[in-house]
Parts: sequence; structure tokens; C-alpha cells
Amino acid sequence: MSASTIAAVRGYRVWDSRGRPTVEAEVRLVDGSVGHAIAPAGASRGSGEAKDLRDGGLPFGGYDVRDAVDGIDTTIAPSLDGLDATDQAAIDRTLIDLDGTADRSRLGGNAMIAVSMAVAHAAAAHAAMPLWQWLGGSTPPQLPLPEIQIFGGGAHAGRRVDIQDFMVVAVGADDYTEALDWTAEVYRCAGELMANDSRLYGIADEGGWWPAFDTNEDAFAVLVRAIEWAGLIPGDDVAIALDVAASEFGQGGRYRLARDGSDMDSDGLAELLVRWVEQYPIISIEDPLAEDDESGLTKLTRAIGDRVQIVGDDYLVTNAGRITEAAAKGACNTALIKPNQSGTLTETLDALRTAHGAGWGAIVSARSGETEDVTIVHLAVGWNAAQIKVGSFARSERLAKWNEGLRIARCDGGRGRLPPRSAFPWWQK
Ligand code: 2PG
Ligand code: MG
Repeated sequence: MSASTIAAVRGYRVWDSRGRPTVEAEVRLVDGSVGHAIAPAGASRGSGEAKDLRDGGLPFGGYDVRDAVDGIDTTIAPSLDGLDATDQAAIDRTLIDLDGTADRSRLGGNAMIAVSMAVAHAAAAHAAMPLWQWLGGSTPPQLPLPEIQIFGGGAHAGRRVDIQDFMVVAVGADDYTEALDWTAEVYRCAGELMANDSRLYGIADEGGWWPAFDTNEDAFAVLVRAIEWAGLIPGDDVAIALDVAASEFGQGGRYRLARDGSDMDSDGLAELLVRWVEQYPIISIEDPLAEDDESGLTKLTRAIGDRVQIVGDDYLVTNAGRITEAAAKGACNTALIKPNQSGTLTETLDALRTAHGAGWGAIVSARSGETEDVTIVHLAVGWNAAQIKVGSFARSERLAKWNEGLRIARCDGGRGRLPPRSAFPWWQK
């Protein structure tokens, strides 16, 4: 038995940013090192994601997680007892075998990812290192370029508009600190513009302004004005990124934009997106077509993938095998990386490495249901992901992550070195 041997694993029930129960794991090592981590939760989920274990029934709308927490105490804990926390691959293999299902429905992806991340935290504590450094990050650390929501939409805003995330990326910022400064100004200006127009109705699930727009496209004009009002140049300093989350309003090659009152096929939606790309400074589109529309994704990537980042979320679900297949077909050029979609850190890293190996980009991402847990920031820094997405610039479950990035940057007195331009081949002017 070594000092990094696991001595105890416990599950707890805590609460997420939607006021729903979620799973926290605590891992203790023989030397007294402790790691904690909390599972996030998605609202617009890909059908191929690891399943959260929820109790169902009436309490808390069926979202309770007592079974998942019990599973940590009664099934996971005895199996991890005595394993070495520094061998993340062996820990995760044990979790995967113990669960034994393809969709993680026995233990629950929520229980598995909480334990997997808590083990990593305990191992980093044992090594007396911040997690990003334990995971292999460079020193001084490279911070990921933030993708930050200004307006919410889709499943995160009562489907007030169809598009789910209207985000900005400070492509011209010199460092992470400046990227946050600029985004804070754009966020503030966007709120003022909405207020001036009597359209300020609070915020959506991830802290973005409520999308009180008459059409989906209206949001772009306000975003461009907000960037300008912040004294920045749209496209050069700050560009627009979308998460269309098209699986939420389309399947079988048909799409319905309820806000615009329009029905279209896959080509029709792709044409609309290309028109928006030509008209507005849009540099990244996530899930532009539904997860079942591989041919549409391939066509769109072929059409604009040389100048626009085409991101797979619901379609790829942080799965290395799916990323390999998509890369071979030329569908998408960037993978969204969400640890709880896969269920373990080892599989998450595998997905990220597969994306990098295919010459793709990777964006480490939070979920719409979040907590104060900041693990993903350490993953992005430690694994050298070039980008990160954690929702808006409001609400503490989001700011906890942006602030953790500042803290990591500060550890060497820096402002947060960003990846080199070559990490973003789609945005070379
Ligand atoms: C997404 C995420 C985050 P959710 O679709 O990318 O915005 O949403 O966690 O609801 O899947
Ligand atoms: Mg998405």
C-alpha cells in the first residue's frame, strides 16, 4: 500500500444551478489527501451521452440522485478501495467494468464522472500540485480562449428563440485577462441595448440575457452593436459563435424554426447558416445540424469548414470512436469535450486527443446545469485545449470557472497566455 492508495470513497447529494439534486464524490487517500468533484447536468443532451442515474417519481421532478449516491457508497467505494489514485486509467477502467453498460445507466454517468474527477483531485493533492499541473499542463500555463454566452436560447430559455447559444469569442485579445475584460464589456453593453429597447427580461439558464427577439436573426444585429458599443471591432477583436443545438428542433432531415415560423430541410438550414456567416462575423457554429444528419454536417463542413469552426456536440458526445468516424467523413472540424458525456476522465482525454490527432480543434465545455466545481478549467489548461465554454458572464457557477482561469494565470504572475494563432486555422484572415 502506498501513500496514494485510495482509503475511502463517499457520495453526497448536493444541488446544481437549476436547483436540482446532483452528485458530489469525495475521495480520501492513505496519506490524508482528499479530492472532491461534482457532476454537472445537461438539458439539451445528445442521445449517445452517458446517462445520468435519476430516481424518477415525484420528488424534485424525478431528478433526485439518491440511487447514484448510494451506488458510490455501496458499489464503487469497495471496488476502488486499495487502488492507486495516481493510476487514473486503472481507476476509470474499474468504473467502466463495474458499470458494465454501454450508456452508463447502471452506476450513472453522474456518479461515475464525479468519482473519476474526485480521484484526479485527490491524486493532485497527493502530489501537492494544482490539478492542471498534475494533468501535464505546460509551465507557465497556457489558458484556453473563452467562448462566452451573451444571449441564451433554445432549451435554456423556454425555447423563446430556437438557437441555443449566442456567444462571443475575443479572437483579437492578447491574453486571457483581456479576453474576459472585453467580454464583460460586450455582455454589459448587450444588456444595456436590451434595456434601452425595453427587452430586458432577466437571464436564461447559463446567465446569458433572455432572448426577447422577434426572430432568431435579430440577436446577431444586437450582438454586433454590443461589440461596437464596447469600443471593439466585430470580427477582428470579438467574433460571434453559435450553438444552434439543431437536434432540439430537427430530425430526419427536417427542421422547424418556431420563432421564425419556418420549416426547412437540411440544405435549407445549411443555406440559412451560410447566409448568416456571410452577413455577420460568425466564426464558430456548434451542432449546426441535428445529430442524425451526418450527410448535412459533412456538406456544411465541406462548404465553409475552411473558414468557420464546425463543432460537434450532440453528434460526437465526447466519444473518441465517433470523432474518428466523423473525421474520416469530413463532418465537423472541432469536438466539444464534456467529461460527463463520456463518464470518465480517461475517455474524455481520449476524445480530446483523438480530436487533436485528426487535426481538429477541441473546446472543453461545461453543462447548462453547473455548480461551483471548477474541474473543467483545470482539464482545459492541463490538457492544452485551445478553447473553453462555460456559459455566460453572470451567475457564480459560471464566474467560478472564469475566475479559476485568472487564478491559474496568476500563479506565475501572468495575465494568461493564450494559444498561438495557429491553434485556430479557421480564423486566419
Ligand atoms: C451545450 C450545453 C452547454 P447542455 O449544448 O453545449 O451550453 O448545454 O448542458 O444543456 O447540453
Ligand atoms: Mg451544444
